Amino acid sequence: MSAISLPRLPAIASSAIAMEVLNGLTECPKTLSPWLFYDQAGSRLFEAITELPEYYVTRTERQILAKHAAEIVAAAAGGRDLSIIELGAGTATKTGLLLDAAVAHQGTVIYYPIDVSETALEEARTRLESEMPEVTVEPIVADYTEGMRQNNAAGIDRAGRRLVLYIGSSIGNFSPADALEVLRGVRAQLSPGDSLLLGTDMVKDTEMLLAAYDDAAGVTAKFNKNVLVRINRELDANFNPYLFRHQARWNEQHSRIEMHLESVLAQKVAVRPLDLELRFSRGETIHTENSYKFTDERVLGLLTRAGFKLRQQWSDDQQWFTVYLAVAN
Ligand code: AVJ
Repeated sequence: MSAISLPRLPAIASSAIAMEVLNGLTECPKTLSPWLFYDQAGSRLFEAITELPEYYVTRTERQILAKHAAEIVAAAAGGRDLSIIELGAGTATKTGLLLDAAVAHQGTVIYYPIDVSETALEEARTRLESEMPEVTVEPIVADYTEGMRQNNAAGIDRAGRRLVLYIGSSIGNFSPADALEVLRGVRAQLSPGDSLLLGTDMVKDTEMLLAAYDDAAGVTAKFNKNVLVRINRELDANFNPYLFRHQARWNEQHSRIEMHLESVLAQKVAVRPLDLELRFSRGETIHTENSYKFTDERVLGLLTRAGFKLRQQWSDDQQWFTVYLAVAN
């Protein structure tokens, strides 16, 4: 047992984060995937974002769910027992509203949160099971596709119906083509009559959108820059977060908010374990996230092409956010 650091290097160099950095930061324009935001610090920052005055998304959807949860559950259950699956559940703070409604509907409910973060799932399980003894939480640590496959293969709830929650406009991180693939993947693991509850953020006033992704307190800026901090820590890189500026842009053509990190000067950044030297010109950006904003037409097109039929939809008075209940054909 000589060099302790040696065996670590190949492990680092082949990790998912190394692949992202190798692929995303050596291409032009430079990009990074949004999943990189969600380490422990980033997940906490996202929770803080959901409470910002400018970030209307979470509270608007919560209001819609609070108002219509009973109706949603009844429509999805169709007179049978319902089990609830959630994609990208995180700590599942909005789900309680629907679980409450399911308990009122049928007495008990099994809840399968799917998430890649085991710690988030354990937190959700502990909190939900202590607050709601009628709810059995069966966490699935996996990505959406694999998680849905596992849930389906287990086949426990065949007598009843399944409701898949895909809320929070998380689908907005995907390009239209990838979003369609995700929904088709979900549909493939469902039986006719099972349903999907999809929450999407709608196109609206540009100033309002930009403010939601560039808040006055700078929380979103910190969330965005946290990817650099994470890459420094996990890949021993030497990004100086102060030399990058947070930027939110509205891309009208693609109907999406983009987040970028703009290099404020010409600089070089080293990622030593990957033997990488990255050059940035002044004003060059790393594109870190797309957050697509939807119209009814777009969502209905997606649902239809993925093999679902719209059953009912709910919106807030301002039409900022919409929740769609769609049934698998
Ligand atoms: C979790 C993808 C829905 O796009 O609004 C919030 C992430 N990024 N502020 C979103 C996010 C910046 C969020 N989603």
